[in-house]
Amino acid sequence: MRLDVVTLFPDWFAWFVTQRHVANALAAGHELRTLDLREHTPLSGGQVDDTPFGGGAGMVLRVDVMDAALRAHYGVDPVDLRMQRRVVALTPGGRLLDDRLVDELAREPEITLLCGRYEGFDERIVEHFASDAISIGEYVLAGGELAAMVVCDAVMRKLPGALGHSESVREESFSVALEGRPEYPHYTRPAEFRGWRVPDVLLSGHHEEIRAWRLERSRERGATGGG
Ligand code: 6GU
Repeated sequence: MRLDVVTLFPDWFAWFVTQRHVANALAAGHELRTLDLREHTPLSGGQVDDTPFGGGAGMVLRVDVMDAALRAHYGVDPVDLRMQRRVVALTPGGRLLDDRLVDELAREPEITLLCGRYEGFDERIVEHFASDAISIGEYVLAGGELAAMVVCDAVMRKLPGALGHSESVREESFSVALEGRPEYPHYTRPAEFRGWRVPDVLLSGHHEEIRAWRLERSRERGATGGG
């Protein structure tokens, strides 16, 4: 998979790509690139944003700046780009990210993530350049970068080669294998700590009983919405 992130803060991703599963995915041939929005701005002084029409606080990322960045990078009219690949605008008003959407994105060969800053995007960016708008939760971040990292993290760990165990992706919280429910609890050594014992069944070596126990715990968590 090729993931491109269009951002005003490409440096932030230098740290992100050192994360083990991200580094593994990159070593396995997947790509994560950043495109600097400021690099191709047609405005003087590296300007990328402007005050909102109609008044109000904050600054809005300009549509002509996004147009120039996408055009310079992909060599096509950005209006056509979203017919060739998923172009995702990260915005609090978008579709809420969940495991189903992550799976959907992980199957794409190429994705471009657009990060807004300040008060966000000129709406024409979302309307004309993006194929999707995605939000990572019902709260407002100062920009789309952290949301883009959340999307990249969740997507890249699903890619072949990202995790040591392919099973850890198959049977995890919210997965089809767990019928969309939260994961069962995990334990490791010591088997007893301050009198808190690990459930006996997990130490029993009875794989069938362990499987049944885990499914049951997952179901309980799903019923209470906890986990
Ligand atoms: Cl994708 N962007 C911003 N700025 N805030 C958010 C968000 C995205 N998702 C939740 N809050």
